[in-house]
Amino acid sequence: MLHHKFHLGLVLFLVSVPLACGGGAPPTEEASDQAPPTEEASQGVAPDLSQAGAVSGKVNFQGEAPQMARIRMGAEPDCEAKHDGPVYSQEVIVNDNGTLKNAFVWVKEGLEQYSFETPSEPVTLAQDGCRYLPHVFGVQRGQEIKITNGDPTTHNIHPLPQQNREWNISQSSGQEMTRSFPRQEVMIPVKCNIHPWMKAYVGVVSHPYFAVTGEDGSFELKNLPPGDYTLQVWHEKYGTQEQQVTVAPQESQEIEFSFEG
Ligand SMILES: [Cu+2]
Repeated sequence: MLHHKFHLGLVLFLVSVPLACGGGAPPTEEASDQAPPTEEASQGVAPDLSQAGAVSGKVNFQGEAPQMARIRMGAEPDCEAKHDGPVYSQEVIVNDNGTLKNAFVWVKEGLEQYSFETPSEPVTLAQDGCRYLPHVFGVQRGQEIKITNGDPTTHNIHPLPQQNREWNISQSSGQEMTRSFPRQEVMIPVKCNIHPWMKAYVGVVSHPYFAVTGEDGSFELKNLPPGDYTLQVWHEKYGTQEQQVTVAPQESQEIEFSFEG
């Protein structure tokens, strides 16, 4: 059933491409010869959230913040002009309060007995100034990712998954496309085949309990059913860490992760 749905979606996507693009060239896709993965079976029950709690905390950084490499965009002057000054790699961003930005925190284990609705709202991945915005983000599996190109140049979006199907699509200025990943996978690197400095990371999760740290390094996983959980934090340079946490009914737990530079 789900298998059929996937194929129907693919056919509709292919049919709709020439209609959607107006005068511009349609996005071209180099499909890999891997078989498309089917959606993972969801046989769990909806969680009872009447006694839900939460886990919040922050991702600390210890040591000296590394100097980030400068990105030279001279080959794309229109992109360079979108930035006020020099552009640096976003690999490691240490916040003023000694925390890490762009860390992905999620519940890795403890929710297997549940199933969750796929959000109908898409998440946007923008290409702006020859950079991906956001640099790190999460979606639920099957949730749509709307990919936009606000640059006056062509990009080629190329996710490199292990559990999902690999693809790459060239997208000219002003075009939009929508994609999703059917299987849980933390994290999927995304690159641009045209601009080697462009990198993004997407975490595909089978439930809604994930967060990306921002300028204060904090995260909050709200409305979590009581239970025993393994929380994982992922960072593109410093790797992963895990912690166990037990959430009692209506309880809020605080935990901290710490990476060393
Ligand atoms: Cu690009």
